[in-house]
Amino acid sequence: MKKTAKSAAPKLTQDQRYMHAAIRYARRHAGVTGTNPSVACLIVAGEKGNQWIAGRGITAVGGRPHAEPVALEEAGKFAKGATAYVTLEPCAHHGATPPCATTLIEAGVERVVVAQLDPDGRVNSKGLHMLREAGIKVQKNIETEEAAWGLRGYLSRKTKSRPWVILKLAVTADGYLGLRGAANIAISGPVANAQTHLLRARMDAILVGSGTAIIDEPALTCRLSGLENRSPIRIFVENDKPVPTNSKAIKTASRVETFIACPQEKLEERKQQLAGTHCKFIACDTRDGKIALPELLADLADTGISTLMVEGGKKIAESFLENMLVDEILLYVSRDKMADKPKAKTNANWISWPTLPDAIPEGFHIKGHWQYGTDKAIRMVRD
Ligand code: AOF
Ligand code: ZN
Repeated sequence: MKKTAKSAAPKLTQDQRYMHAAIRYARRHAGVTGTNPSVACLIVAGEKGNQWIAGRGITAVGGRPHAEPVALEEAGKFAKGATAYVTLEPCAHHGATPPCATTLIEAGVERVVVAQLDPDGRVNSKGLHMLREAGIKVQKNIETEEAAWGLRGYLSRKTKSRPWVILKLAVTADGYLGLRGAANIAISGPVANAQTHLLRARMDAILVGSGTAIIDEPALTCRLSGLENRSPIRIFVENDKPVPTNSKAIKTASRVETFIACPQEKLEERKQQLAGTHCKFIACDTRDGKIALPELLADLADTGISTLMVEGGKKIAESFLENMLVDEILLYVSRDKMADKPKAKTNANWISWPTLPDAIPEGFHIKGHWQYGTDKAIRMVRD
């Protein structure tokens, strides 16, 4: 008898499918909604078996308008009796616009399906309460885990008062990050590099130590065609070495928002040295002579930064890990070995890195892996 192939994927409900679509749509504005999370809303009209998306909305660039009024406007008269799928609980507060819960009620939707509750003190289940009070059917917790992943920066800032931190590292197949004291040696291939740029576009901020700024002179911008204006804020952490005034980083500060994080006692001196350069400054507490990273992250969260990518060298990576401030590690492992690189000559100056696919740091687990051209990419997340 012939065996029929069984599909391994579980069958999704209609609610799950529409919520998946909304979650994917929300990704489009990740990193460009300011202090607001990128939320998506779909208005699904019609009877069971004959449903269609009548309106879709996403939090606008800069954060306003919110997703719901945009979707409702597109749906027009079809919003009446429809179901709204929203990745984050509709807001309950009067901001620059009326509460989204009120807008949904006034549009006459019949049902609202929500993935993630909003921990913002002004909302915090009040949005759902308003909807229920108005007689709207509310279904919460649909695809919550997936929505929370998309909203992880916002949720981290709201519940932990610090951004979600991604540590991005590129190593050779034999486990080396680069060459000590030498300028950037190519580790990853073009496909992995393009992925890094895409990731930058989705981040609020990117951070490196001043040592990396001095040796590598990285631009840290998104240079994907069409996404150039999505470069994140750049933050340079100055422990002992200041970023030189004539470096690429400082010279381009008029185009890409650039912060110098320096010890409090160096602030005035640095402001004078960098006068007229468009750099901004964060005066930092220090501990054992080094910038206190937990306090720096709290300051960044206060300015509205929800997602931070750490792209620096070994020292900054170790400091973030030691301080338990890394939520996610993105490890790119190249096909080539350092030993095979002509530039690498002697191993005396190779910088080793202990995290490899078969040596996951304690407290992390693998969430996914991909092949980007000649590089393997592994995503590890804190347990
Ligand atoms: C929604 N839909 O699309 C988004 C929401 O400063 P405001 O008035 O824009 O409020 C910011 C808060 O609004 C933010 O902290 C979060 O609670 C909510 N974001 N809510 O109903 C949306 N982006
Ligand atoms: Zn709203």
